[in-house]
Amino acid sequence: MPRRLVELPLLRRLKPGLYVHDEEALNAEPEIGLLDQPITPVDAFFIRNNGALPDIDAPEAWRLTLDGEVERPATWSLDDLQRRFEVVTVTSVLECAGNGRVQFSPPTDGLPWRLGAVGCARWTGVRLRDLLVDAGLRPGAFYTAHHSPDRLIKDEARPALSRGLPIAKALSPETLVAFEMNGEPLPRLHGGPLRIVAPGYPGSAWQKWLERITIRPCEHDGEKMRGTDYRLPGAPVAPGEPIDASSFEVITDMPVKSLITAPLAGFAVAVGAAFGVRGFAWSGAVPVASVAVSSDGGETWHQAELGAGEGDFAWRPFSATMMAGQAGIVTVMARATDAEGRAQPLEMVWNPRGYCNNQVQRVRGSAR
Ligand SMILES: Nc1nc2c(c(=O)[nH]1)N[C@H]1C(S)=C(S)[C@@H](COP(=O)(O)O)O[C@H]1N2
Ligand SMILES: [Mo]
Repeated sequence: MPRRLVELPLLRRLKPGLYVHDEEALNAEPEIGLLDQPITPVDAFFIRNNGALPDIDAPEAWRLTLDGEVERPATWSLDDLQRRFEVVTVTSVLECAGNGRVQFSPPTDGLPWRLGAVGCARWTGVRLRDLLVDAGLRPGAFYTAHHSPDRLIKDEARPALSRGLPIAKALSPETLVAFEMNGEPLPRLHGGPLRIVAPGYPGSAWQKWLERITIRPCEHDGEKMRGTDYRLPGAPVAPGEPIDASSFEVITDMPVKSLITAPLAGFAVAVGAAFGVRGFAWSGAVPVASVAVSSDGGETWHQAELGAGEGDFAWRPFSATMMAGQAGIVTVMARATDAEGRAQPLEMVWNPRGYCNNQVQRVRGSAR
């Protein structure tokens, strides 16, 4: 794999603060302290690749084809997209469905992400909806299928990932074909020149290096859309229990969650002195309603102040002033609840592939 020898130093230069999980496929996440800002800079944003980074021609040479269940199949250059369709910016959280997997016990297959496989960025592009309307959806249009040139490292004949969206999500105005991240041309590590932005969906639905969209009359069954990949069981499965993959459903919504970005693990405070707790809360289709914070390991909870996010799909800042009543270990926790009353669970809800872990985070420090 001569490629990765070039890419790892590149990754370290472009994203110096990231912990690299997997040097072969380039998977890396920031320390939590780097996420202590409303918009995650590109150099602190996690990256997740299921295969090798593809060789990408100059953005000018990139083409996006739309075909399948449409009246008028089309192929566009980046320039065509920018000239022919309205360019919009959506600020949105992007979170890998496997974020927090390292906490699952017993452990599951998959990358042992800590809590950093999430970020919030400004994504600029054109609405996928506008492309679909331009091409004219046929009545049978049911699901999109997204195709990219990246290939599995162990089998170069197979695409690394080919996922899609239910047609309703593809037609929803926040779903984009994006070419900019935080006002810069979309970096190659994040799927440049073109990627899908699907706010509220797991990161796996945010197809990078998008070169073809095929509209299908059935749920897409591309690479990483089958079996238990990015799916959750319809009913809870206990560890070790036999798995019936046919009862698993595609993850189309990320659960309500919060991340404490200050204080960080290992903090020290004085007994009786006030200290600030802050972080961000986000969710999928149902908005965040409130965040409660505890500094005594969950004995007592206080409403945090919840700020506005940058639009409906960004994470929202929360903050609270807390106090350690006695000397010893201090455990800070945050618990977000969505507008339908679903709160983050205090203990994780195990599933066979370790997805969607939104258990309440515990940050331990000490008071003296
Ligand atoms: N073509 C392609 N797109 C992809 C992937 C991939 O491996 N190949 N990984 C997906 C997954 S699982 C996630 S979590 C996000 C991560 O996006 P990022 O690397 O920009 O953070 O990209 C998604 N898009
Ligand atoms: Mo992911």
